[in-house]
Amino acid sequence: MPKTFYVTTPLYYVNAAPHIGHSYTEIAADCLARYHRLKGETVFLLTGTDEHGQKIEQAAAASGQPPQLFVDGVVARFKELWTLLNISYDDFLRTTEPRHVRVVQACLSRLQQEHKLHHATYQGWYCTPDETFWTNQELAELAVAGTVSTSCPTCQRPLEAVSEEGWYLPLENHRLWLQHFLATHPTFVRPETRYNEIASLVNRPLPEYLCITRPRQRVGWGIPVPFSEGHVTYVWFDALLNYISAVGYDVYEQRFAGPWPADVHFIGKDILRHHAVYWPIVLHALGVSNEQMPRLIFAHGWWKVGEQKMSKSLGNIVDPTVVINHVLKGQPFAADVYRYFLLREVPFGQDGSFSEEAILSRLSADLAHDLGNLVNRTLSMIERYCSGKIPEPHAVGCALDDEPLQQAAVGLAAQVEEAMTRLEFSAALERIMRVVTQANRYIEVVGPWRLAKQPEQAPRLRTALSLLAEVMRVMAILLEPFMPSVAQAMWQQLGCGSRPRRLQDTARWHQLPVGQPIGPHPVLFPQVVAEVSG
Ligand code: ME8
Repeated sequence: MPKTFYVTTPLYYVNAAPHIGHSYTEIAADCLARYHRLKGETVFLLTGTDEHGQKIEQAAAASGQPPQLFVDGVVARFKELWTLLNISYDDFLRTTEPRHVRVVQACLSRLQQEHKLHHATYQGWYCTPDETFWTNQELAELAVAGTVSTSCPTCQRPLEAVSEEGWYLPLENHRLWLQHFLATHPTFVRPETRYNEIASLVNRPLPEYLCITRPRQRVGWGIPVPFSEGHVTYVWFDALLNYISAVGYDVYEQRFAGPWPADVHFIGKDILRHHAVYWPIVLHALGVSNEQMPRLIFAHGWWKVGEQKMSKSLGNIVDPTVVINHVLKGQPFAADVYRYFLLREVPFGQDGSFSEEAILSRLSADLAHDLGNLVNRTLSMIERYCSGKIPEPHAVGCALDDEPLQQAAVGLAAQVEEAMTRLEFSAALERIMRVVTQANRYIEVVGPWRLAKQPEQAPRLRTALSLLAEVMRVMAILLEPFMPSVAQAMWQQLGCGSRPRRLQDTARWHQLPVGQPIGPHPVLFPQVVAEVSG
């Protein structure tokens, strides 16, 4: 049986409501999951929330609520947003769920029983917003002109000096293994620049240990450490294990009941070190073999607002719900416009800049002017000239015009596949939109409205409209991972109802039954389309 394609997102902290950054990772993961389903594969898309730790405890205290009640409220907001964005997750894991807590505690116990943990007191620096520990050695390596900073090297916020007794996982012990693993798995981390970053990190000594516990008197909100009453689990050790706890990892048997290993872990570049260094080391310490390691960690770029970093203090956090309900007000497929913008605007892996102008301009140019116009014109002409039924093609006509468009449409899936294999969502969309533009140009050149005035051109007219309907069919399949509701609407407008859409059908021609009545076809992207000619 072929392996289930297993895709994950990070588990988002629930200290505040979701924003554009969270939605970006989620939409990318959903797009890939949908694409593999379209290919006929079985897919498992895992997402969820990271609910323990000091930062959440502080946020709950600030809101005057007990932590569990507080996180329940924020989790509901994440779930609402995923529904609004049409995220097709198969599982939503919350780190406060017993099924996860059990696995975390079993992993800790096993490591302790196998003497893989050290018990000691450590000194160092803690960044609460990132829930990340920095050793003196790490800060010294990053010192500028001999001055060791006490700001977080990742987020620049002040670090807190800590000296705590706890349990440690040795990192340096696993470094040579990780170095070799990376060398023999050159695509373990993507994009390549991120791989190089990690490879060079493990070429130098790592901090000797990672502290995987926190004293209960300082951080009360965490998974109790089974062998040490005074400690809870470090939130990162707890959270990373979600990728195996959700798919039925049996710690003692070292068996995976579900779709492990993960085919893609989607993350932002901020949590690369946790995923590409700590996570494989945790798995290695647990006895997971090289063959059972995750296959790919993809660290995407960062969304800014204009040129600024998003932050509460600047008050510039982009709320996807506001963009969908207000900036894109009146759009029947606003959530899909938002998905399209995020996936198309920036090559996946690079940083992006959000602005209302940018999203409205994509809506107007790509969606209303190009795609919307193609769909609208094709169906209106089938309505007007072919009594609203898919016309029969004839072997007459000007092959010079028809053939290039047919070939571009039939060959499009292969081009999309090439881009999607490399997770180049923007390139995949760019290729799809190029054929949309080509089809619009075809309409201009062939001029069906001119043919309609000449009765002897009736076969030619029907051939042209049949070709355009077939192009639209291909689009209604290929756009599904990116804009699921728009693609579904296009499918229904073609009169295909609930018939399944399969990727393999895009390489075949004349798949629409001749005579099939088209459905009602309100414009897909109104307002803006009204300004467009054609
Ligand atoms: O780090 N641009 O959770 P988190 C792009 N709980 N992506 C962004 C972004 C931005 N401006 N801001 C956030 C955590 N993200 C941990 C993860 S996983 C076992 C534990 C996205 O709520 C991006 O994917 O801080 C980033 O990695 C993730 O949100 C961090 O979410």
